[in-house]
Amino acid sequence: MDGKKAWKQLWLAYGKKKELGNGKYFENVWLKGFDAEDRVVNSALQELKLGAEGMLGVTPQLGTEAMLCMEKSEKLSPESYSVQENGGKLQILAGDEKGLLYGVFHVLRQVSMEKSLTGISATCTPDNPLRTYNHWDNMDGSIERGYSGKSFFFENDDIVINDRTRDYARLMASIGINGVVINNVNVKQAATWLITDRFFEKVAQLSEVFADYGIKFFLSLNYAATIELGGIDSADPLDERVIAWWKEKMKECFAKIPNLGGFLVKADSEGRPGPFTYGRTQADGANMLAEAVRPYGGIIIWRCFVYNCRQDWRDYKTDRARAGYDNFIQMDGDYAENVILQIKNGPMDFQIREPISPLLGGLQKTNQMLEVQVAQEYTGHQIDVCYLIPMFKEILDFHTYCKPGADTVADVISGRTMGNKNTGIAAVINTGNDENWTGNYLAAANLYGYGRLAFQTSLSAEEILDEWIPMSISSDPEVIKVVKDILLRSRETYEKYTSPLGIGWMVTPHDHYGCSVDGYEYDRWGTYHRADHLGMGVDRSDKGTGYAQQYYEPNASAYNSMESCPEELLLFFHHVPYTYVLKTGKTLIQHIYDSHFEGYDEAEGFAKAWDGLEGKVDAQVFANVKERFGRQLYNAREWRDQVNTYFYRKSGIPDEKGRTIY
Ligand code: GCW
Repeated sequence: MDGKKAWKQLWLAYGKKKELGNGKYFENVWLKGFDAEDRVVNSALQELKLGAEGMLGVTPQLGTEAMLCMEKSEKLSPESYSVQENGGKLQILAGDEKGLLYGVFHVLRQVSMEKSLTGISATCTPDNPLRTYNHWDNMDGSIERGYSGKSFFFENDDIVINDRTRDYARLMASIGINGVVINNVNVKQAATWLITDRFFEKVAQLSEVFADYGIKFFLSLNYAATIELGGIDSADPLDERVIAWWKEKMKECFAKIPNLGGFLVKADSEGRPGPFTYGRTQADGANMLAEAVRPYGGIIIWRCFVYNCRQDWRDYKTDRARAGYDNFIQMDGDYAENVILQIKNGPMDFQIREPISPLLGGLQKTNQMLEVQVAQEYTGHQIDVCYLIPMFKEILDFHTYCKPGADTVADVISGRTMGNKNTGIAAVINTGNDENWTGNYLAAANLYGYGRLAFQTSLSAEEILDEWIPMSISSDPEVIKVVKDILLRSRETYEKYTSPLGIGWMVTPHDHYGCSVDGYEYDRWGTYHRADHLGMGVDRSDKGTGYAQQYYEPNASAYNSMESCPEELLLFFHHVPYTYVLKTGKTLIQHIYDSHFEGYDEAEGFAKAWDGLEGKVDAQVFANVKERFGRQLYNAREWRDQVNTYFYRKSGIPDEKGRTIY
């Protein structure tokens, strides 16, 4: 507990910090060209006060000719800022109010990291126009794929607004998040009422808290609301009654919720209704809604997670991995200017290792947003430690070859490839009402890191930890070293003891935690990994499902052959004999054994290293992470033993090193 609050303040804890000559800058503040009464400017000033008082014991006063000058600059674009210290004067220049808020957080970050502000010089412009977090919170308070308690937005089919809401908005703004979707994309009945008189007032109130921090407010929409709310017997996007109903509804929504940015829609997926029901395209559905929100500057974010979850996995030609591309590519260019397609990073579903979705950059005339998952659905449920930023970096740096010179995923979603402005990045959030927000305290590194990366894609996974650890745990170099080492290696370790070389799943159906080699929920025949007595993996080459051909060259050819396929994705793209020799000189089966033993040992090493931090970090944080490591080790052991046994029995090939396989 920090102060009087029943929840942690995470990286905004603002405990006492080394002075380093920083205090003087915060005694007086000169505000130039900004209105102190503006809601976002006011938040920036409040934050400055909170931070300076907590960390340096100084209470800033507004005045002129002060040592800290915060000034509006025409030279900077919206949301941008520049922080400069020269001759004892500190200056925050900003393009607009949001830029100022971000600039203040930048300065406070330096103080919190115990860095001197003397001589500081940094200019920051966010790389991605939209930087959102998506909540999968339900109105009954449960969270789909939530691993850290219940929702802090909803309880008993009602909306909650309290002090924690404001702290949440502060945390979000401090990492540069500028849009939040508060409810689950699977819109259950109670959530359809969020766009009715029953909830408008409270929704508006909630959205105002976000407005104070420059965060646009979004809702997930039920595509079939015309049926469920409108009393119309159709949701056909070309039906005049449907069109008219949405126009009226959107007029009402934007009038009643002033900070509304638009809507997120999951249609035609996993039982959700959508335009396919009426023989219409995804573009028909998205454009109909886009037209209804256009007069108010609203946007429609339309998810591309559309696939047939009833696929028969005994049919070797149908391939779930193909679905996103197959469903969306033909209509490239047909989407309205205020539609953004939100695309999961991989073609499947947030596995520990997947190729990059070929839709990213595959679409050349359509606004795109990348969707990643900070919630650890398939990466350890915030029990196992798994720092995801290295994975997000790989995704952003991937060359799609869509356009010479501007072809990485980062280029596509920042608007650099196509010169468009409705683009960005979204992440499924990992928060809940647990005292520490994220279940495992170390999972807050993902919460923090995603926002920082979304703002500035060039930051490295390590640089982000250099910020987060001293702000959140300790600036003791020994602590930093240990925590950094654990986090930077954690994703590979998790991968080693779970599913190998990109095959994915092997996880308990539905729950998605714990090993179940044949357990993929949409395949009751246990064949999705195609393991038999000779080999395993899915042939997605031109001789198999043809998925590899959805990429541009040279990626398509690289993935197409076993020899040139990046080895970490080998089983995603190919059916490989157990005796196939990998680049390491090991056979596939030996790789499976070795990596599973290694993964468990590494996890054990993490737990021991953490034990060494007792007394050096906050006792509650220590105990929380220690308890999680205990569970992680149990999980890693289960995975190791089940996977190794399964493939030993299938292949009949013993471990070269003669270790016991249970
Ligand atoms: O794989 C699935 C998850 C669902 C989720 C869905 C999606 C919100 O298991 O829980 O539903 O992805 O992304 O829509």
